[in-house]
Amino acid sequence: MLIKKPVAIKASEITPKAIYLKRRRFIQGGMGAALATVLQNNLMAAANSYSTTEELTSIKDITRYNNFYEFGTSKGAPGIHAGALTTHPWSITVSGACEHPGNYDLDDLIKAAEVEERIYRLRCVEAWSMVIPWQGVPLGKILKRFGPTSKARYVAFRTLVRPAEMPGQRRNILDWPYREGLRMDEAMHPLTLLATGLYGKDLPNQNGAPIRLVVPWKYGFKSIKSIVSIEFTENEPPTTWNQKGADEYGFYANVNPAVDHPRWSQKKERRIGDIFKRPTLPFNGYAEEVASLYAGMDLRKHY
Ligand SMILES: Nc1nc2c(c(=O)[nH]1)N[C@H]1C(S)=C(S)[C@@H](COP(=O)(O)O)O[C@H]1N2
Ligand SMILES: [Mo]
Repeated sequence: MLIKKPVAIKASEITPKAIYLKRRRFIQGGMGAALATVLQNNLMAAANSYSTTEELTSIKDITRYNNFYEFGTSKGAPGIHAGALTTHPWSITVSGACEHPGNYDLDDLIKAAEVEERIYRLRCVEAWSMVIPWQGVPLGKILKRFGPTSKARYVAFRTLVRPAEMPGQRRNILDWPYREGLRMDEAMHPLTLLATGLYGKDLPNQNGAPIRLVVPWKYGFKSIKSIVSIEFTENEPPTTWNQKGADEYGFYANVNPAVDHPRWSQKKERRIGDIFKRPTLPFNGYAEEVASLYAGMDLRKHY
């Protein structure tokens, strides 16, 4: 689970990050409006209060150290196998308690949306973390368009099932499709992102192309990849890891150093690329923004 890395960083690893950072500086320097890439939209987003200024994880680590069990259980498997996934065209089925259910083409959904940049920490339940420059749209902005009704108290998501292109799905590693869910207020929170890209480019397949969730205050498994279905529900929806082991993976899965996983501590984490561990922060450092969502809840019980 934990990787060891030599201290020296290879040139091949530095380049993409250096180019990206140069572009960011250029954009922040006021030239952005003249450019026509996704990043320029993000003049404001680049400075927005939601983004962390911590050092970015290298693109190499972000794309070669993954959890995406549809492509195998090892960290390297998604980077090797996910390239074969067809991600275009792509549609999302919207159903349940909403006024506008239907089958939506992803290009149409995103075309009408303003893509933002958000640099978020992502903290895996396995006690490692990364800092990733995402591009995406706040989930709430997309959900609003479907007109959720007063019965919509939760949102359930599903990943694509396509064993022909997803070798992990030819085995019973998990109960496919991968399922996740959020309470409505969590889904509508401005921090919750539907990501379409990272490091200024479309999402690499191993990171959940063409569209995945990023919920930065929760353990990584809540951030479901390659989404094909969104359903508004009245009751808490079943979720993959909770079904697999309810005592190990709760529905809420808020990052919480005070509640250990039954098999390991959650007090510390290893930032991928670092040698030493660092303390894990409550809500992964986003407590100021989200702690109020859980006021009055016992977070030891609702882990
Ligand atoms: N469909 C699907 N989504 C998934 C997973 C998965 O196996 N299948 N793994 C989750 C876990 S455990 C983590 S930590 C993050 C990892 O995202 P990354 O590989 O982009 O860093 O994706 C999450 N989303
Ligand atoms: Mo994870």
